Order: sequence, then structure tokens, then C-alpha cells
Amino acid sequence: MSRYSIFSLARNALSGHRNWPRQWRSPEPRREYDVVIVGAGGHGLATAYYLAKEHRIQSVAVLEKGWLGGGNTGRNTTIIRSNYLQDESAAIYEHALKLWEGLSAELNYNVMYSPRGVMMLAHSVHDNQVLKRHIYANRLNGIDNEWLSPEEAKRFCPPLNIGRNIRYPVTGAALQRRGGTARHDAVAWGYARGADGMGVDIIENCEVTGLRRGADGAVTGCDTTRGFIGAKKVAVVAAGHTSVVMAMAGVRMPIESYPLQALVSEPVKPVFPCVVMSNSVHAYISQSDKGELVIGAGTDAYVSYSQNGGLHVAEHTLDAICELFPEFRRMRMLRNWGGIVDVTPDRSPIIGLTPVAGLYVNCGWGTGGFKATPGSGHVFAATVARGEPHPIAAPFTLDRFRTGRLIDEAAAAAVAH
Ligand code: FAD
Ligand code: PYC
Repeated sequence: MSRYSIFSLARNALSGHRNWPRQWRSPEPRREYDVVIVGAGGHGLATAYYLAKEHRIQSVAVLEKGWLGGGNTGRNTTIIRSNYLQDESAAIYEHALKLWEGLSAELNYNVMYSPRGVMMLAHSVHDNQVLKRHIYANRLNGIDNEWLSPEEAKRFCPPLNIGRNIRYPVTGAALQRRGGTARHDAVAWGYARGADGMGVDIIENCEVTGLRRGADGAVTGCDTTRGFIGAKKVAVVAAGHTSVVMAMAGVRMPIESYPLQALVSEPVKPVFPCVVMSNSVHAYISQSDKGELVIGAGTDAYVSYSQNGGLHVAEHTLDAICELFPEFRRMRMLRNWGGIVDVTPDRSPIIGLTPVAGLYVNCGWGTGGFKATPGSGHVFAATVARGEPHPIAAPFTLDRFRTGRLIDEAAAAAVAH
């Protein structure tokens, strides 16, 4: 049963997201569900939403050790694009991008998706060749991406310094015009409200501490800080801690966890029209609707579960930003933070079944899973509901690290790691 009264639903419908999640409270967990999802980030909540909406599975609980959206979903820099190299990746990220285009209407909740264009800079002959290869591969997959000269790049993004006398002069850029940004909290809240309205239980402050298996080896539920919760199926979507949670069922994951940080400047009037990323100088930047410049770096060099990034990484990023956009040199930084990203050997996600019956996993999105949120939830819900991989999810098996059918996206991740 949902905790929504008809009155509060009507009020929400009238006022958009302002009443949510303020008036919402986690329910007491039931003893048994059809599906338990571990992790109330965007991917877990989207999975719950599509399970309820498209597969009519409403006996679903989403268990969250903290608060919903408090993991990477609420910590990321919200860049959305689908300009990945390999066909398998292009398919899933483009599936997600198409869902982004209608998401506010789907959820009746403004996720502030803004297709303002994502421009990836080249700084050398090698960069030119790599980005052009991406452009051609994308176009073959029906995905928009175009090459810009330095002058065209500056016309698209006037603050960009295309002088030849900087350490890494801009030699061109790849532009995906349909790429952009969205509001991360709104994505979590929108999916949560939608799932909650269809009867899904979203239970905060409920850490999963164990995964139980029956005599036949199949999963039977989760031990949690709020007691045992039985489940016919358990879906782990616990970015950053996937390997910890999966080890509870005896499954060893090919995952390493790294801190990834970001920072924002003081808010200013609109000065930055798009998203700019540079893989070579390890920096990316956009401007939020609040006016802050949103700036990100690469991951730390060492594995860790710390939600802080090394200061030297931020310093290096700011050096690069100030060189590319000299007019920001005198701005003040407001705050910085970190998240823990889970990285696979080929930098592509793992979505699907596991060696344990009834146990499913969705992880390994590394530095780039925000953009995938709707597509990931959509195909994972189908996979969990049917007990077999959705066609778009099928290549992203755990098994590929045994068979060698890797999906190498180290370059398209566009963030050093
Ligand atoms: P999360 O939002 O992290 O959700 C997982 C949840 O699981 C967490 O809330 C956590 O508390 C919970 N959990 C963990 N263990 C347990 C347990 N034992 N019991 C119960 N709950 C548990 N991606 C992009 O596409 N574009 C970007 O611009 C971008 N920028 C980024 C910038 C930064 C600084 C960071 C850190 C990440 C960035 N990413 C970006 C990556 C993106 O944020 C993630 O890939 C994505 O948000 C993952 O979503 P999720 O729902 O899987 O994970
Ligand atoms: O995947 O586009 C991305 C991204 C940008 C910043 C972090 N990840």
C-alpha cells in the first residue's frame, strides 16, 4: 500500500515537485516482497518504477542505507550524452537519451532536462583522430555527433580560449547537440514519487548487511538493520559498494571503487551556454540553473571508499579550466564533494543475472551512469521481471569477463580513471 492519501496526491499533482519528498516518510518494511532492490539511487528507483509500471510487479521494496538519492545520484555533475564508441554502448545510452527527452512528462515531474549540447575538446592529432572515430561510429548508429573547427567551437561556446599559446591548444571538438544536463535530485525524487504512487515501498535508513540463500542456493532475502526482509528476487544496485554487497552472497565482482569529485563556483548570471569536456586535460564544466559553474575532475589514483577526492586532483582540474576559460580565473569556489564510483575493467556496466538464482546486479557505471539512469532502470526492470536479459542489456553480462567479450569504453568515459 502506498502512503499517499488521495488528498496529498492531488496536492502534488497541482504543485509539481514542491511537496515531495518533504511530506513523504519511509514506511515500515513488510516481511516479504516479490522483489527487493538494494540501493535507492536513480538506477534502483527507476528499476522500481518500471517494474511497477511496465511489468505490474508492485510488491517491491527499495532498501537504502542512507537517504534516497544521497549516493552518486545526488553527487554527480549531471552530464547526459550518448556519444559512446561501441555499438552495445551506443544502444543503451541512446535508449536512455530518448527516455530523457520525455522524462518530465512521463513522471509529471520537472527533471529539468536541458539539451544544451555537449562539446568534447581535442588538443592533439591523436585527440582529433579519436573523436572523429567516435563521430563516425555514432553516425552509423544514428546518433548525432559532429566535428567543429576551433573557431566553430568558440562560436558555440564563446568563453573558450582557442589561443595557440596555451599548454594544450584546442585543435577541434566533437559536438553532440542533443546532449546536456538535468537536475539530479529531481530524477531521484521523480522516480521515487512515481514508484511510491504505484505501491512500491522505499525504505530509508535500512542498510543491507547480509544476503541469505536457501538450501537450493537461491536467494531468499536480505538481513538489514531493520530486520530480515524476505524476497523472491533481490536486485543489487548499490554503486560504489556493489562488490561489498555481492560478497554477502558469495559472488566476487570484477569491480574497483574510486573516489570521484566535483566542485561548484559561486553563482553568477548565465555565462556558460553548454557542457564542455576535455579528456586530455581532465576537466569538464557546465553552469547549473542556480548559476554555479559545475566543474569535475578525474578519479583519484587509488581505490578507496572515501567520499572526498584528493585536493591535488581538484587543483589540477582548476588549472586546466582557468587555462581554457581565462575569464573564470577570478571566481571563487563554493564547495566540493566526492562520490564513490565502481569501475569495471572495460569501463562498461554489468547488468543482469548472476550465478546465484534470484540475484540480479546492475553496477559498474563508473564515472558515467547518471546519463544512463532511465535506460538502465528500464532494461534492468525487464531483466528482473522476465528472468532473462532485455536485448539491450544482454551484452553487459558478468560473464563477459570470463569469455573475453569486453566492451571497451575507456576513451568514451571522457573522465580520467
Ligand atoms: P547511487 O546513486 O550511488 O545509488 C546507490 C545507492 O546504494 C546509494 O544511495 C547507497 O547509499 C546505497 N547502498 C550502498 N550499499 C548499500 C547497502 N548495503 N544497503 C542499502 N543501500 C546501500 N555520470 C554521468 O553520466 N554524468 C556525469 O556528469 C557524472 N558526474 C559524476 C560526478 C561525480 C562527482 C560522481 C561521483 C559521479 C558522476 N557520474 C556521472 C556517475 C553517476 O553519478 C553514477 O554512475 C550514477 O549516479 C550511479 O547511480 P546509481 O543509482 O547506480 O548509484
Ligand atoms: O560521463 O559524461 C560523463 C561524465 C562527465 C563527468 C563525469 N562523467
